Parts: sequence; structure tokens; C-alpha cells
Amino acid sequence: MIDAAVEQLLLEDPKSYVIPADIVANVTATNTLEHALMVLSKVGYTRIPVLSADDHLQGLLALSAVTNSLLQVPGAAVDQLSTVTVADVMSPVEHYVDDPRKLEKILNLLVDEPFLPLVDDQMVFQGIITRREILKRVNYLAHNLDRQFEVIPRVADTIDRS
Ligand code: 4BW
Repeated sequence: MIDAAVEQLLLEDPKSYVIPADIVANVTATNTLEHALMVLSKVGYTRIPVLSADDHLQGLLALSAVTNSLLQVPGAAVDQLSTVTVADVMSPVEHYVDDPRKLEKILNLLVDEPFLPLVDDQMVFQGIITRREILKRVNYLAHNLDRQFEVIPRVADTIDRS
């Protein structure tokens, strides 16, 4: 269980740590890998969401999956990637959240995942929650906890500030 004071401060503004769908780079499952490689190279991210034409979350595409596909064919040139689609190499979405206030789940999953997709109850993509945005929120917490709460050690003289 997350401490109540910590949870209250982190949850003051859940939208602040969600990157909204309209500024998250993505590809669709029917895109060719040639197009996907262009998108990944342009945005600089190593893994991005795969969406359907009606914005449902369908999978994740990693740059390594695209380069692996390229390496399957000896001597293959980048234009070979136009014969393979994102659907052929994308990975399934193992972890996602449907509510940015589910902090316990978010903090636990972000230990191993660089980002979590946020969806609504129909699996329509709403955005992502990244390690960076959560760390910014934790940084805010670290600097503001004692402005809103009186933090008293349970055992006297346990804080060494030397
Ligand atoms: O192009 C970049 N711009 C910025 N501002 N930061 C970048 C860029 N590329 C990498 N970074 C940094 C970020 O701190 O490297 C970290 C790891 O990137 P990644 O995973 O391996 O490509 C970034 O950490 P983060 O912001 O916490 O993001 C975690 C992961 O979330 C990224 C990427 O898979 C995904 N992501 C973040 N913002 C995204 C995005 N995917 C699509 N569109 C976005 N706007």
C-alpha cells in the first residue's frame, strides 16, 4: 500500500504525468516496416504504440523488431521492408492502465517498463505514462511533502543530515 500522504500528493494532478495521445508517436498495424522505420528514426524513440485506424491499442513496435526483420534477408536493402507490415513483427501489449490514478500498479510496472499505455474501457488509446513523467512527479513530492504534511520520525534522532 502506498502511504496516504504520498498518494495524495502524487495524485494531485494525474493528467500532469499523462502524455496525451495526440503527441505520442505511433504507427498502424497495416503500415509497412519501411514507413515504421522512418517514424522511429524521426522521433528517436525505441518503442512506440501500434494503433488501429479507429485508435484502438493493438500492440507495440520496437526498433529492434524492425532491424531484426531487415537482418532476416541476407544483403537486404531498406526497401525490402516495404514488403513486411507492422502487424508481422509487433509485440502484444502485456501491460497497460485504464486509469491514471492506479498508482500502485503504475509504480510497480514502471520499474521494468519504460512506459505504460493508457486506454479507456474500450481499449481506445488515450496516451502514455512514462518513467520520466512519473519521476518528475516523484521529484515534486520529494520537495513538497513537508509543505503539506508534518513529517515526524517515529523514533527520535533517526534522520542523519550530515
Ligand atoms: O526523442 C526524444 N525526445 C525526448 N525528449 N527524450 C527522449 C527521446 N528519445 C529518448 N528520450 C529519452 C527519454 O528520457 O530516453 C528515454 C528512453 O527512451 P525510449 O523509451 O527507450 O525510446 C526517454 O524516457 P521517457 O521519456 O520516460 O520515455 C520512456 C519510453 O516511452 C520511451 C518510448 O518508448 C516511449 N515514449 C516516450 N515519449 C513518447 C514515447 N513514444 C512515443 N511518443 C512519445 N512522445
